[in-house]
Amino acid sequence: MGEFSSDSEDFATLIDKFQFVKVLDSNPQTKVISLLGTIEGKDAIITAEKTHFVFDETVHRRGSDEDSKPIFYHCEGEYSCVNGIEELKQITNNDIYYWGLSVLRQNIEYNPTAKLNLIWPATPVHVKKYEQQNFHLVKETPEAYKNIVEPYIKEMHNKGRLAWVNNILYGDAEADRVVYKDYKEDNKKDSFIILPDMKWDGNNLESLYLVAITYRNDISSLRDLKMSDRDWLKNIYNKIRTIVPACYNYAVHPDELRVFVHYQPSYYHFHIHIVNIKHPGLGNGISTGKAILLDEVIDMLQYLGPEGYMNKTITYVIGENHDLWKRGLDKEVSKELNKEGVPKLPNIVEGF
Ligand code: G7M
Repeated sequence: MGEFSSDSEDFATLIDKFQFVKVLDSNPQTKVISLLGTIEGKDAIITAEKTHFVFDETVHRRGSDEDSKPIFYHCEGEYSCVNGIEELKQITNNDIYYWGLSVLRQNIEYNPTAKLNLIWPATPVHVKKYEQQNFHLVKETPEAYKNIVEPYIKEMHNKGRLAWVNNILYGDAEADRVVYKDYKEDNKKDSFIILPDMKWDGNNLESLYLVAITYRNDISSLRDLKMSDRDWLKNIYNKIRTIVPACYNYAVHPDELRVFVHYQPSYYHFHIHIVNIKHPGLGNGISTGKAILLDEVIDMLQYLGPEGYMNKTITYVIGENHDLWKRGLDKEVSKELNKEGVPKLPNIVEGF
């Protein structure tokens, strides 16, 4: 196995040692800020996300018959956005409109201020990923995959970027958070695990974000999915939609889960994102050009032929900081635009 990293220094101690260097990115819409710093001389990235408001959720059953669906009511708790007001200052008012600022009661268990993620030691790949950058739409042909992307994936496999995945699959990392584990030594192919994604605070169901990781390690990404994998994928998808609602007391239903894969993913070991449909996503994580619905993937596998996605041109969004951009995808963009007769510069188009 080889890729284990079980030594985990205390989170608070590490945060305490963080020496700020610069702001990598900040997004007022998602209320997320990413900071670059150092801890013990090595690069560290802290990502802070302001948490959403909490409301208590109570389940009421309609009638007593077996088929009656649960109804959920939100009710105000002591930490909700009105009951929890500790300080209030009006900015101004006009006619029937009033606005001001408030300080809400905070509590580390029930109403924390922010969720902090730390990556340490952060690699240059991490730093570039979190840094503000320009994005481009690229058409990755099967040839471009073979020439540019496949060698990159091989390099990534050798760089130990999957230690966290192996720690979950074969070690005890995050074991207390696992939502579902279906592991059979003699049937690794159908084995998989579901657990909270590190993006989720684990509290607010409206932003439920889980990740399903397969034990199969012959699928690095969407590209490796073949027609023969269709039933395997369908089976996992159905299990996800059966198990996840049951685990959360049907506060979320199967048709309220956005289940998708990323292309390009950050980690080349097949995994599936499971997100509450209410969650608008952070950054571009659930946007077209990055997220592909599992339903679409399963359907496409019927039509792509035996080699599946290996024969498909895949269009997606990539940042200029991604290594793949400079390793040749930048040239692919110009090549594809040229092939399709689309001018790259606006002043070339007559009549505008
Ligand atoms: O873009 P890609 O499909 O590779 O997304 C990987 C997902 O894995 C992201 O949603 C990350 O937030 C999530 N993730 C990354 N790491 C390093 C961890 C981890 O250590 N634990 C968990 N639970 N999720 C992670």
